[in-house]
Amino acid sequence: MKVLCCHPSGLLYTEIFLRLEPLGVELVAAAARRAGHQVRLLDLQACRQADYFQALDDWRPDVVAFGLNYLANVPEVIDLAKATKARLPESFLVVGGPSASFTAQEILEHAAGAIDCVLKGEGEEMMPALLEAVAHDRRRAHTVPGALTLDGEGPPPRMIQSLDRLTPARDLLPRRHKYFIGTLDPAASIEFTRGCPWDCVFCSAWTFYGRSYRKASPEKAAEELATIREPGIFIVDDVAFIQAEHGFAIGREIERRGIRKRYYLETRGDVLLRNREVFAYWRRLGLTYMFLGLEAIDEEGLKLHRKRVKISTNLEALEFARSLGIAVAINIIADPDWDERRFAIVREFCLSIPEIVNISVNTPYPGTESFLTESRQLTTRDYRLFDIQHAVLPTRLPLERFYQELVKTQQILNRKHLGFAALRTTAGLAARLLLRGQTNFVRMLWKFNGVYNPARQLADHRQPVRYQMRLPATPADGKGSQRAQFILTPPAADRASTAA
Ligand code: B12
Ligand code: SF4
Repeated sequence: MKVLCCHPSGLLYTEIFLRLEPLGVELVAAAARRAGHQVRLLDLQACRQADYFQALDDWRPDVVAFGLNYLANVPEVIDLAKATKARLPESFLVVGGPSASFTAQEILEHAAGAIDCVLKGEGEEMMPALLEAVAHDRRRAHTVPGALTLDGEGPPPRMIQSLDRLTPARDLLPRRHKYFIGTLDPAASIEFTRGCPWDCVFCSAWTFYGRSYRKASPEKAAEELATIREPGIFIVDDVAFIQAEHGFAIGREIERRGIRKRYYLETRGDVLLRNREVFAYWRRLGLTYMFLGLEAIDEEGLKLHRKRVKISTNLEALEFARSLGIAVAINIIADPDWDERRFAIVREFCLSIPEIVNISVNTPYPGTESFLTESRQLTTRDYRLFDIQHAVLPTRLPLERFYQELVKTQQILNRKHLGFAALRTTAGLAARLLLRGQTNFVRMLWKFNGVYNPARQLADHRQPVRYQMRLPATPADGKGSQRAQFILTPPAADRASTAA
């Protein structure tokens, strides 16, 4: 069959800093290709919707598979599915990815028949099984593990045993020069491990992967890296180098092959301190950027997020990262309950440290524990506003005032790291990138004011809402319980004992 894999548009608020290749959709595409299907891939972060419709008209795929990692993309994917069905009524439409997995039933209902199936969990094994079912008798699609259709639901999704069996179909992705993160322009992405053993209340890594933790073999990781042309690499692992030995082993394979790249990774303060040597080693290998999810600057905030780390540990980790000479970005979660005084304290903190500070807004996502405990208070159920830049819970300040304070705080980032401030320190690099025809980084430096804008954020709340998110069932409804549901339940032997 002809299978068109598609990733929806980029979310404007993230495009300032980065645009990343859709690794999950590439893996699904690779699995479909290996099963003998003809596969094409289109990423609307880098192409226009017109390109998508052109592909539908010219190629007439039998199956269209959408990746839905981000909740804010739900309305776009539903509308694209409806437009696709109108053009190709015989096509089979499937949607997968974390957000689709956590909202499967409501997505099917919103799409009113335009989406044939939501395939929950990891796509590598289940996508070929689904394609097989669709090729023979599409009414059997719902019998595939992880599948939900309007006809019924298959057995629970299966977790893949090994990360070594499949390599993302990077060769199918057009316009690869569009992907970048900061000065890593262009950048590709790679996955060394999957899953996270912690259980923060605002995150769904542990509910999606059932707290399992799987590793690619060091040989496979380095082999895959060696096939990547881009000089910049975004390591997508939720928490990099939880196990120091794994990080060292990959590093040794990289050295052995003489691979030279510049890397970005995300980790936790306690992991960084526990495994200092591996991060120092990776600094020598080319580690350039590091993202630390600090989330709060006080003990109470860390406890509320169940981050299981102390503020003193986080601050020590920042010191250590600085000593390595790595560019560090940190995240702080703004609570809708913050008042002017609280914002002022955070601003003071942001100014007192040299790091890039990203401020996101506390947002209860389906699949997280916060969604179960906080979603009854939601002030909006418009999927598009669930992008961590909008307040979806009641604000203590009037909403307009909240956005003014938020943007004022985010502006520190602009003053310290974007525009002329950044050009002072990166002029040489910017010139070299422009000479190579890479414009992503330089464009990013000037986008801030167009994107972070309180009036625009407020106006987003006034858009007409066509698709409303469903609230979780409660024990009182007799339909559900207030516990986080795992999408993938790993075999007991797989459960992580890695945090120690
Ligand atoms: C890179 C990344 C980003 C990038 C953007 C990526 C981009 N497209 O440009 C940035 C940093 C901007 C980002 C931002 C955010 N992200 Co993010 N991000 C990731 C990250 C680290 C890697 C994604 C990836 O490539 N994974 C590797 C691939 C292999 O996994 P995958 O994409 O999930 O694909 C697998 C399955 O999902 C499935 N699948 C995927 N697509 C399809 C399609 C079909 C048809 C099928 C059948 C299956 C399928 O099969 C794949 C193979 O097993 C993931 C965490 C992670 N480790 O996955 C979070 C993650 C996707 N992000 C998440 C979230 C919540 C966000 C934010 C809202 C907040 C935040 N935590 O930063 C913002 C949203 C931004 C916004 N404005 O709305 C969540 C999503 C969970 C959810 N319930 O919605 C994740 C899972 C992190 C987490 N643990 O909570 N993110
Ligand atoms: S440590 Fe990071 S990835 Fe793990 S549960 Fe917490 S926020 Fe999610």
